[in-house]
Amino acid sequence: MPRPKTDAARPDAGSILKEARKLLAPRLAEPSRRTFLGSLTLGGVAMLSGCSLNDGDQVERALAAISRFNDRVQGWIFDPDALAPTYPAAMITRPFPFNAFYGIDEAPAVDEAGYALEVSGLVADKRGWRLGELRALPQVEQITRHICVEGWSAIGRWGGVRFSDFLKRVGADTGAGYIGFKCADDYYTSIDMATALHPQTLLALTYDGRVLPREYGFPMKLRMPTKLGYKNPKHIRALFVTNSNPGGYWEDQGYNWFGGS
Ligand SMILES: Nc1nc2c(c(=O)[nH]1)N[C@H]1C(S)=C(S)[C@@H](COP(=O)(O)O)O[C@H]1N2
Ligand SMILES: [Mo]
Repeated sequence: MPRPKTDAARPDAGSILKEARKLLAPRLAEPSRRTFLGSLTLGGVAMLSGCSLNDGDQVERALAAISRFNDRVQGWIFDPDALAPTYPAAMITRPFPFNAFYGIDEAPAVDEAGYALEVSGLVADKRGWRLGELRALPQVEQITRHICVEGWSAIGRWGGVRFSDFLKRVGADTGAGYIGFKCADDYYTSIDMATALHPQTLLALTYDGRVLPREYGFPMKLRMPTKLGYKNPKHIRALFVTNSNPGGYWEDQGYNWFGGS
């Protein structure tokens, strides 16, 4: 029988955090371990586990979820040099789930004819990039797992330009701290330079061998198997290289900024 949702059944914040830290610590690589565990909040526990922490049962479920999350993914998510697992085509999740802060019908329809990716900030070459030009660059493809903090994950196949190649081509200052992204909806996010240069970080132009469909982020998304779903911006219209942390749509509402490594 479920326990009543009383305050008495809710363990205190300190003991929840202590337990969560204990579960997460063994699999986190330094130097991010200390920063991540030190900045872990009750909201973070709820976010990582998808549980609301309103009563004892919820807390237990949250800690169990963190423990599973830890075992399955933290080992590679939190190590900046590690490669995320890749999968055979037979394991692709069909249909691949849609997610955004709005319903699928409201996903923006970007017109290719009028589109050029804006590139600004600490880069040598600030000209815009049309889709045809991006398609003419060397393309790579990968089948990886997308993990959403709302409690689902799915395997998908994305293709496009290795982001580190693109950054080299535009003469980005790779000693800078961050890359910020602005999307055609009101979404925005940002990533650390180490993740931007990671070999599995893709400026994705295709999904499952076809032009990236509207709902999955046409004209392009940044696909990073080393980061949680909300760090992977869809419908990118502009990116910029900067030394001040640009934050993000969910990050500014309390989600962990690193969101992965
Ligand atoms: N532009 C934009 N990008 C976004 C989002 C969004 O709402 N808008 N949601 C994020 C979240 S939380 C997830 S889980 C993934 C979902 O991507 P999918 O629709 O391809 O599954 O997109 C991420 N990128
Ligand atoms: Mo997500």
